Amino acid sequence: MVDSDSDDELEQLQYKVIILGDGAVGKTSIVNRFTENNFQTSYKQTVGVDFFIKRIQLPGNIQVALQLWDIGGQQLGAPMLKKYIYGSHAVLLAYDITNYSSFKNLDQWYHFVREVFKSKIPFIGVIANKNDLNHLRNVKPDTHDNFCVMNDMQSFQMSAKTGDSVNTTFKRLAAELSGVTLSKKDIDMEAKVLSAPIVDHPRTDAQNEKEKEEASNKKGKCVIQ
Ligand code: G3D
Ligand code: MG
Repeated sequence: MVDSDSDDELEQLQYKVIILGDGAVGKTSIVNRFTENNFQTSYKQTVGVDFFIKRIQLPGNIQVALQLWDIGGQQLGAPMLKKYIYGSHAVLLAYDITNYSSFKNLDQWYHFVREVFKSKIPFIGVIANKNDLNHLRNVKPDTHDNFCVMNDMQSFQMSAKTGDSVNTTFKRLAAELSGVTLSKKDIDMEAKVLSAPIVDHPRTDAQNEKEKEEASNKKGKCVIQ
């Protein structure tokens, strides 16, 4: 879809991007982080569908607007789902690296997307979210990579919580959709903006000790599948 902007002569491209995946993998958090650079700590299930537009400037004065669709509590097979995803230029299948079943279920999400789009499959990317919880990881990086290669999907990993790789992902996506090649410098520039400091409030030794103990308990229970 190409819009013309009367105020300037820049070409403006707009793409519909939809984020799918199990509940609580972080879809809403990803959209919030990208569109408002914000992370909400209390979990509110998305009701219906939310959409946001975010503009991205690409090299060569190319402006891209990504229209992001965050589909809330829509389970696979929900009647409205087909209507929402129809016409998407890109589908992002998101999972939580600490939750193996959210990764396993991507097979079904992918199957559903193929059913809707038939032979006209849009760009599909896989997002491994919550990479700040690497110590609780339940999906091996190799398993993730194999899935992406086997299904010919672009691979992304990020943390909506820290903001790690969120902007870079959407910039890469915008470039991919508009046929722009990004140099390493273009990507690094974005990564720099991203690395906003995370506020680490001073804490007592007792708190630190307790956290260490909890982390090592959790580690013991962590199952790599
Ligand atoms: P959804 O839209 O896919 O259903 P949400 O998921 O964005 O509502 O997020 C579900 C829970 O995961 C929330 O936690 C949210 O804070 C958390 N979350 C999302 N992204 C990340 C991330 O990158 N890292 C970490 N550590 N947590 C994340 P709560 O505790 O509110 O349920
Ligand atoms: Mg949500």
